[in-house]
Amino acid sequence: MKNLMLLVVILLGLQVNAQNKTEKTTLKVFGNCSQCKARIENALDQKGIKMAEWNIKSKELVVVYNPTKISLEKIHELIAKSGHDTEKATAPDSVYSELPGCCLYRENPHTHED
Ligand SMILES: [Cu+2]
Repeated sequence: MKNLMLLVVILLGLQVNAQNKTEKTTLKVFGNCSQCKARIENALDQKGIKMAEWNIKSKELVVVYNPTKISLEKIHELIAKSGHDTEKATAPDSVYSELPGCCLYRENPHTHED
């Protein structure tokens, strides 16, 4: 009986562990500046995303997320919806055209910190 209880406790522990499992991935996201950085990172302020950090120079976004709560496809979609193209998703023209001039990375890819 004691052994059975122990087994149940272990199995429950494993299950909780599986649900809290996070994955780390790096994806390419196009943008120009620190405003873009804030926009991209804010777009990923969502349930299931533990961390999102975009690098202005490398255009690489590091995301730590829980795949049981949010899919990688959804992550690409959220970024595209905010106005930024990724390697897999394209921002709608209607959203892109509303970005500030300095952020228009398609016509004027120009990395700047301000
Ligand atoms: Cu920008």
